[in-house]
Amino acid sequence: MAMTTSIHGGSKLSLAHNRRLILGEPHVDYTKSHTNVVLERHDRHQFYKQIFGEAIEEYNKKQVRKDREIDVYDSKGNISGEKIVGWVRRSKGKEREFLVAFGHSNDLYDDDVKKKLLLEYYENFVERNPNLRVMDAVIHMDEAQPHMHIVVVPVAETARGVGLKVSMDAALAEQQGITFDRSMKKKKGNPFFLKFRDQELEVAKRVLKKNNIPFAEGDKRKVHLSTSEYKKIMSTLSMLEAKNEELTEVVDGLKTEIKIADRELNSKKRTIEKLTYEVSDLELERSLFTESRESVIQFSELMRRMQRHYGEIVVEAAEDLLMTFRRLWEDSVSPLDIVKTLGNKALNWVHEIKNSRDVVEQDEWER
Ligand SMILES: [Mn+2]
Repeated sequence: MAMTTSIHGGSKLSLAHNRRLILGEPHVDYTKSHTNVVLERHDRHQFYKQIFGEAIEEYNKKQVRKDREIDVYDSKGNISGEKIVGWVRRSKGKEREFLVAFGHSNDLYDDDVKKKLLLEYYENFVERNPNLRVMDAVIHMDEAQPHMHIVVVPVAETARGVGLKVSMDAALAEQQGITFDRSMKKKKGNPFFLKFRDQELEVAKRVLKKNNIPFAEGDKRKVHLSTSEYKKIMSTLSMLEAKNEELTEVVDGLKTEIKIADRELNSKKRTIEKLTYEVSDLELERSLFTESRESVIQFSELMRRMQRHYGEIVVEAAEDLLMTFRRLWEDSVSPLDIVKTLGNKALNWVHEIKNSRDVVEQDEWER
């Protein structure tokens, strides 16, 4: 009896499902879980560290400006020293999963035969897909039909940043020896993925042939997707991936802008502080001027009142002091110098007034 083969991209990647960390899934027979075959299992952070750690460290070492370093800490800045966190956060959505199965749930083949086929299929997966780093691979024997989950981090070289990036299209293009060009994706389906899928399907067919099982086209009902459905999904997927890459770039750009704006804001704050000090200095000076001006006015008033007793010389003195004050005030002489000058002048006038009084008294005396 011929056997169908299916290889397709998983729609919702769940390491928790693959690793049986979720208990109580209705389609899982947990009494059989011990027969599952774990082929690869890596801690996500450790795995990313293995792939990108060195490149990131090297990149950061080369950065003269601290703000050019790649932010690899999480939003709260914790997870002490785990520099890879930010990288994981940015790349998690670009991880890919493949589901592989031989046959279907109600064919006559034994589950152990299917397990053997899956193992043989996986044997050289890593060698033939050097850009797809397998983070998790497991054969589930405890669901309706044996199948394999392969979770990969697709890695490609890039001229920018640390020199490595997570991108399925770029990774596939690189391992297929094609120069990556985003416009190629718009044509039909996703040429990189279609080529990869053909390559893997050929491997599956070879495995069947080796085991003397004839290959049959899928029935398109369950795990197989029709070509048009498949193309629709793949073009949506590549569109979303392009959008995601685009948004990541925009977000990174905005982060840089915020940093620059923040620095500008700080320098403006410092300028405002400096100006505030200058204003308060000027206000103090102004109040000193006002006070000395008031004193002079009061003094001149006093002089006017004294005129009745001491004659014209007092008016002269008062006017002189007022004029002196006005001149100094208009020349922006400092309050201290104004007070000094006016004080000396006032003292001179007091002497003169006293002398004139003596003269008047003397005159009176002589008369
Ligand atoms: Mn499963």
